[in-house]
Amino acid sequence: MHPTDKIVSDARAAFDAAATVADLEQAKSRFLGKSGALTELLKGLGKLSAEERPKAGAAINEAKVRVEDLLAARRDAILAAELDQRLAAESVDVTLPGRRQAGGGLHPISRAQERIEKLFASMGFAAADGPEIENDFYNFTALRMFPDHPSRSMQDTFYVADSDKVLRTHTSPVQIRHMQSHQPPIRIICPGRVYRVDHDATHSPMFHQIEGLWVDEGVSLADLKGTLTQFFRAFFERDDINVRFRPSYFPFVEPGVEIDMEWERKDGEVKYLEIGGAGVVHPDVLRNGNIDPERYSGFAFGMGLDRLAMLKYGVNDLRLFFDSDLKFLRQFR
Ligand code: 2U9
Repeated sequence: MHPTDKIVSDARAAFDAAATVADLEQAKSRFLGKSGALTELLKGLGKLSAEERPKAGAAINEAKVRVEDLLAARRDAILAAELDQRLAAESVDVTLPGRRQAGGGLHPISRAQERIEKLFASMGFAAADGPEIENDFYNFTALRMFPDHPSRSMQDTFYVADSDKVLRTHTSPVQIRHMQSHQPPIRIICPGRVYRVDHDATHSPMFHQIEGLWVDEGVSLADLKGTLTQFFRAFFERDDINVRFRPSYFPFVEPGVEIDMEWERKDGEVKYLEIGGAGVVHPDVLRNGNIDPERYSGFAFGMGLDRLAMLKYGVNDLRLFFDSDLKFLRQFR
């Protein structure tokens, strides 16, 4: 047998014995590798005479092509067998529904807040925010709530032990801070969480407020009435809602008013609901915000955001907003 025929038949036997592609690579190096059998033969060509060399070279090359063909055929066979095995072992049920990302959604309070921010933005109000842990000055003193004011009682306010810090009881401190860093014209709303020691069917120790402030030359209660009437009509999508002001007292405004909004109940009866408070910002409060009350005036208002969301979405119990019950929350997705 010619030595190249022997190499080819050895290679066939070695390749057939290989069970995996890795085995096959091992076997391949024995014949085609750097010191493989065919490579060794090629190296020996130099020792042959000029007449013998072309014939021997051609035989080696021919053997090399045959070994490479055997190798490729065996590799294809191994891969096909592996694929058959996997197809038999693994099965895919193409009728199963796809795995979807669970869809989230905004909390109804956040939705109401975004809606309110958009409506006020269309009237030129920017949204501002600030710290929820406030100090005594911004939460009380700057707003003329002096040391004997009832809101400061431990029964009403959460105090941070051994400090002058409180959980803010309203978002008004944001407006003081904003005035200190901006001169008029100022037109902002301040939505956010506020805290009071209160917990029953209609009160939560954490709730949400939306306050607003407009300070410029010549701003009056008439502007407040127009702004809020426009807001209620847009928010509740009813052009016939009227707004009523009743005189009231808050230390940070003079005069102060309670805001009542006309509301048609489901049974058709029309009533006025108390929806917030407002007033012309007290000159001393403007001064605390570094604004000259001789030149500028403004109004401020405050409303409960949770209450607005309850009316808007027809929710009758405040606690539903804070219970994290997905059956309830999913209705707002
Ligand atoms: C500054 C000056 C004045 C905001 C005001 C009220 C009256 C008010 C409450 C109603 C129910 C909030 O939701 S509630 O708990 N608010 O009655 N808020 S005037 O007056 C300000 C605010 C900031 C610098």
